[in-house]
Amino acid sequence: MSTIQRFREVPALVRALAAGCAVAGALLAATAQAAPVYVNDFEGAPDMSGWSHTTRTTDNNGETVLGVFPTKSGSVAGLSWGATGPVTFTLPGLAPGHYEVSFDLFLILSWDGHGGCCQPDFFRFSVNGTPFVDATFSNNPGSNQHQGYSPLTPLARNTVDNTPATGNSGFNVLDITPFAGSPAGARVANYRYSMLFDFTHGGGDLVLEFLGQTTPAAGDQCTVFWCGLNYYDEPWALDNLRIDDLSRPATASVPEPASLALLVPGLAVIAARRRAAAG
Ligand SMILES: [Ca+2]
Ligand SMILES: [Ca+2]
Ligand SMILES: [Ca+2]
Repeated sequence: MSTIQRFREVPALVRALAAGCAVAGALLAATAQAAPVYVNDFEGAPDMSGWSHTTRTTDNNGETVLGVFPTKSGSVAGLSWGATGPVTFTLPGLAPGHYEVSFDLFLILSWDGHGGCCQPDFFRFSVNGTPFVDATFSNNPGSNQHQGYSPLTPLARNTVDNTPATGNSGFNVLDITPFAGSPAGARVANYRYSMLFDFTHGGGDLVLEFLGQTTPAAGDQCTVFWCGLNYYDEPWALDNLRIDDLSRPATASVPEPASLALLVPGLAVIAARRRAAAG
């Protein structure tokens, strides 16, 4: 499938949104006029039709995410697991139009970006084969590591040296205890990234692909500390996937304002919006 894409960067709008000013309200109003075609926060008993993987995890606050997905295979103490590979979501027979996709990405534990130890650690996201995110991510601020990703360089791979965690929308938003009996307050470290992109779709199946690919340290598989709850090194998770049809106005059946509230974290970190024409 041939694709054409281009960037449309809106840094001024991003700053306004990050500051929570009135522009955010204006954009929210614009978004409210778009018709949602898919919303999944993975809570309760969600409809998982179209998903290649259905593993879900609930944190200490009752927040449920899709995942956690390991990025590499390993085994220790009789426990073994395989690298997850691509996680896909297929929305069949989607009409031609202009759409927006948003989701929260959680990168968990010791993602290493590039330039330092145990690298490169990549996350990739594509829409019908068109990459929207293809970059390294590092969870280690203060280290000698870099990350290719920023909201303005989502396709940098490992060619741009941003500081670790650039563009994140929250640290330890997921509240996960490492294992029963772990020290009080111990948490599985994680960064959230709230992604938002728009694209045009030529009609037919819409396929979203999410992929984490990381590099272990020499001899690294998993520590007993983390394997207690399968929190292998460098996994990832998703939440709040939403697809809106920007070519159609919302109808009275649109679930709001609760669903709009879910968008606020995503809107706060918009730095680049991309359009792609998928044939
Ligand atoms: Ca959720
Ligand atoms: Ca690591
Ligand atoms: Ca690594």
